[in-house]
This record gives sequence, C-alpha cells and structure tokens, in this order.
Amino acid sequence: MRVDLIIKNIGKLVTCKDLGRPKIGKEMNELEIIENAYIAIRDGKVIEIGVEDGYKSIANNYTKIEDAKGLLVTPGLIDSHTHLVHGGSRENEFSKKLASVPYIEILNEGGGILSTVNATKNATEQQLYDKAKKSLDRMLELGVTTAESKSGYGLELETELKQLKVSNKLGKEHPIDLVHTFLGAHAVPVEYKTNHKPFIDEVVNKMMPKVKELGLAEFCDVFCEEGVFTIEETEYILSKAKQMGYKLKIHADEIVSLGGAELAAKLNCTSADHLMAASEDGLKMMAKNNVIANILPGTSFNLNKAYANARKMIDLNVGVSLSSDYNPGSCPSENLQFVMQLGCLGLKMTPYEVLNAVTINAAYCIDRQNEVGSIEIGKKADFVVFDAPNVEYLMYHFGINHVNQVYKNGTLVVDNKHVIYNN
Ligand code: IZC
Ligand code: ZN
Repeated sequence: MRVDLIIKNIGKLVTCKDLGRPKIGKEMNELEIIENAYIAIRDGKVIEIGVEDGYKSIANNYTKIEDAKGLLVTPGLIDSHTHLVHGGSRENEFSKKLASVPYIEILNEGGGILSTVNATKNATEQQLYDKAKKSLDRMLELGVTTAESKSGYGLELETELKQLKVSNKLGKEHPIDLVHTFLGAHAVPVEYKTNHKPFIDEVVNKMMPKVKELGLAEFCDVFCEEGVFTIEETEYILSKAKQMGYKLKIHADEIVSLGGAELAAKLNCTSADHLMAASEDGLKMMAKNNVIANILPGTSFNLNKAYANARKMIDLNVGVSLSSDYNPGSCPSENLQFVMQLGCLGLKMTPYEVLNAVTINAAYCIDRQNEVGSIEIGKKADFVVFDAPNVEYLMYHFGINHVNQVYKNGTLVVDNKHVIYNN
C-alpha cells in the first residue's frame, strides 16, 4: 500500500466525526478524541487513523513521516459566511459607529455597503484579487482551510461578475477551498430607494441567470432586513433562485425580527445566518426543516449588539454553525479563532460545541460535508496542529493565534504560523 504522509505522535486527535447529518442538541457537545494517534494520507486524502506506533506497519521508504509533538490536531476550520472579495475599507465610518450611529442609518445615508459598492466598482480585478488573497492568507494562518465567499458589492451585473470571477479564481489558486454565493440583493442602490421592483427584476431576470450560466455561484443569498429587502421581496428572489437551481441562504433576523427564520424554513434554505432577533417559532421551524443556524458573533461584538440565543437553538435541536462574517462594515476581521472564543464568551456555547460548529456543522452549512469538516477515511486531509494541550485551551486563552501548522489536501501550507505554499 502506498502511503504519502504520516502525521505521528498526535497528543489528541479530535475527529469531529460526521454522523451523516448536522450535529444537534447534546451531540453538539460530543467529540471523538483519540490519544497518541496518527493519520495516514494518500493523494491528499485520509486513508487510515490509528494509535501509537501502528503506522510502522504501513509506512515504507517513500512515506514522509511528520511528528505532531504531542499536540492537538483538529479538522481544518471552515468559515461558512464571508464577504471576502471587496474594494476598500470603512474605517472612515468608525467614529460614527463608536458614537452609536446605527449600522442601517449609515447605509441609508449612502454609506456602509453602498460605499464598499463604489470602492469595488472602482477596483480592478487584480486589485480585488490581491486584497482578498491577503485575507485568505491570514485565514489560512488562523487554521481555516475552506470558506464561503459572497458577492454583493456590485448591485449591477458587471461588478457582481467581476467579484465572482475573482472569487472563483482564488478558489482555484489559493489553498483555501471556496464556495461561492451570489448576493446581488445585498442593498438597494440609491436610485431604486423608493421603488425596489425594477432593481429586484434586474437581480432576478438579468444577474441570476447569467451567474448561473457561467457557473460562478452555487448559493443565492439575500440581506433580509428592515430598510433593506422585505420578507416578501426575499421570498420572491429566493423562490426564483431555487427554480434556477441555486441552493439558498438568508441574512435573517439580524437586527429586527422580520420572520427570516420562518422564511428560511419555508424555503428549505441550507442556512439562515445571524438570527440575533429570530423568534422561537422560527427556530422551531428551522429545526424541523433541517436549516442550519449560522451564527456570527464577531458581528454582535463589533456592532455592540446582543448575541444570538445559541443556547435556545441548541435546546431546540437546531444545528448550529459559527462563522466570521468577515466584511469591511460589521466585522472587519478574518479571525475565526476569535469568533470561536466569542462562541464561548458571548454565546455561552461550550468549547466542544464551538469546535463542532466551525468544522462538521460548518461543512453542512455550505454543503461540503462529503469532503471536509471531519478527519475521517476518504475525506480531504485538511487539518490543523494547534500549540494547545486540549480543545478548551483554544477558547480559554483568547486573542492569540494557536496554530502551529496547517495541512490542506495533505500538504503543509502553514508552518510556524506562516504560509509556506508556493504561489
Ligand atoms: O459590508 O456591511 N451585514 N452585509 C450585511 C454586511 C453586513 C456587509 C457590509
Ligand atoms: Zn453577511
């Protein structure tokens, strides 16, 4: 048997084992942890997991053997909600934000998302690529090996396509695998403020078919919020998207309780994201229809808002995932480890729940559960060696990067905390 690589001497191997569906309820607080483990890899995939020196019987002269030095190994982390590709930044709005001017008010004055739309329109493809690549390198150094990436800073065909092309190119060229989402209904351009209909028609009749035809996005998402898109508008856009073959997501009940959770259940969305203001009925409907609750506590932290009620979601058997929401407005940080720490400190989730939420449940959130999210035979050899003695330590010792090494498809891409892949 040919074995390309063996990682031996893993102090604690946390597999985040796939149950064949998202983890819910008490399952979220369960982790399989194998002590003194090794992983064997061939062609970028895991082919064997064992303990102690069992690897000696499968290693041969061609097998590379690496030593994890007794440290903690987890699946590569998955960031299942990002606004990765965009021009510019919004620190010019920071003082307003600190003076408690609401996020939606800044947007309605033509700032916020609309200012990033301008910066994205004015940026070349190369500029967008270089900026997003820098963010991806940071994510990789923090242990992320798969991420979702949304458009939504064009609000017209040409710029939406530009963003999605950059995203797709990065997905092919960067070690982090990307899953692409069309978010044409991210804000209403100023000229359509009093009449959304012609803009929605552009999104549905012009942008969605073209993006689909070019194969640039597999999910469609809408920012459903008071002052942005209503429940009825969101339902219309996403129903059309479903007919065109998109899988669905909603920015739901972030600031105002509009019934986004209920709509996500009705449309069988893969996930509903944010949910700080979601109703209990909506959450129950999500549980029934297997919609993942994708919580973004970095945004609550940054906007100084209440955290989503993760404990209730877990009690109601909703599958919970966590992600960064990395974007230039409400969460200008790529740091998923900080989000994990907020998962404990802000959402009151346990460290085990948090780890399941950024691995296997995050994989379900972007429909990649067959490839990633757990360390198991047949899945991609994506994993992180943390300079930590156990899972709890990752969330307890906050504000620093615990990563030592990152492996993507069985290749070492981060060593000593820095990217080392060739590009
Ligand atoms: O650029 O503000 N919430 N969309 C919805 C965002 C945040 C991104 C942004
Ligand atoms: Zn978002």
